[in-house]
Amino acid sequence: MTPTNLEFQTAPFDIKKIRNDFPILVRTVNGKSLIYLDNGATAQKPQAVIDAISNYYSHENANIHRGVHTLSREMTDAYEAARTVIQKHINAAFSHEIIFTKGTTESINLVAFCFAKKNIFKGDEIIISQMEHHSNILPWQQICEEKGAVLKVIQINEKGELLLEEYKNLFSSKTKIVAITHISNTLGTINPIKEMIALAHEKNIPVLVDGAQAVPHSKIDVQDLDADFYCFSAHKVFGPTGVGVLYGKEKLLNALPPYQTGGGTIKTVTFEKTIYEELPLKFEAGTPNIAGGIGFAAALNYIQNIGLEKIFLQEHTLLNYATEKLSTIKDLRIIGTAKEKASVLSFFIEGTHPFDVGTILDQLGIAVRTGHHCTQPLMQFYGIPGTIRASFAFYNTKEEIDELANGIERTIKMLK
Ligand code: 7TS
Repeated sequence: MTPTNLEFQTAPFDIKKIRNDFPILVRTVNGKSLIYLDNGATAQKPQAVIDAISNYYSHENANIHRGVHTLSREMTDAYEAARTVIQKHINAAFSHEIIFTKGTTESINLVAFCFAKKNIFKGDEIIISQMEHHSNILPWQQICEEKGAVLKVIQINEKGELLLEEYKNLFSSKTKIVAITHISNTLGTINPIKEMIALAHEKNIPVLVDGAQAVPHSKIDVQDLDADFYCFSAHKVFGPTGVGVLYGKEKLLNALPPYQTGGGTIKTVTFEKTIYEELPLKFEAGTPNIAGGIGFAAALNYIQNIGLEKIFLQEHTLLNYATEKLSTIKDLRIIGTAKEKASVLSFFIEGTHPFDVGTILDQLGIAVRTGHHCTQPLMQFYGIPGTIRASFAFYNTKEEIDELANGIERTIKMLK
């Protein structure tokens, strides 16, 4: 599948060249050219990221923060340089506000459990929303069960937009924290989090933002948003799996107790008492995913070189094109029609099951995600078992969307 000349002219960069950076995009699946439209689950990796990881294991491997030998010192510097790349990417004030984790899920768990230990008690309230990924529901639900606290849920309208008036009314003297997604992985809705954070701050309530789906698509400035905690994963930003970030304001992170304890987190240990390290090491127990951190920074450097504005532009062109195209298909219902959307297109075809549609599309080489996308409360809201979700990255093309539309038409004929 190569893009048309028209595409070369309209895209804000040379798509053919960009696609050549991603070795997986030339493979075939079930005898067909791969059309990868499951970027919301995980994005593909450019050669620059693969090379950075391979180079680490081939030529650089050593443990960090503990050796005087050259390799260890070099890799400590490289890992800390990666932290700085991430800090700059989201405009955090200090690199020690960037805590390496396994990913978004672990980042949210870290905040939930450490924050709750000192701040949440019986009868307290936690505000989340109807469109949260399970990773931003379950930790808070667990806290509620353990502490006797209460989950308050911001409802949505049919389009999949948060009801902001209702959000304002959810605050009470018992509210302790707000945890909301920046962009919905299922609906694509971009939430007005800057405004939502400002509203919470009027009441002195901290806000955690689940940025897993936002960092891949847009420029994030945590200071401009005034986010207290911001979580994301490398693998959705064209980096490796198994590594992610918790950003937290210095003052708030300092106030949290350690999450996991062990090697790397301490200044001194005696059997009587342990003095913990300063940020960020206080939260980074054990040998970290060193190759992951280095690959993560390579991924961010890669997308910065392309330009985040250009990425945003190209993905929006794809989203608009796909929305127009799929809207003409009979019996296809788009789930998530918010005014502000990222390049995620979920749909349901009346009279079919999403798994059947996904299986037939796979036979055509088209990778989409089907199911509840770890957002079962959203499926309950829409009264459907799941959706078919196409999520686009900047390396996708209009031709691939044409193939998707053709595939859906064929699938409907087969299933109905
Ligand atoms: N939050 C959001 C909004 C997500 O989309 C995801 C993953 C997570 C949290 C969890 O991220 P992890 O890296 O810790 O697993 N979302 C998806 C998805 O939409 N399809 O597969 C994973």
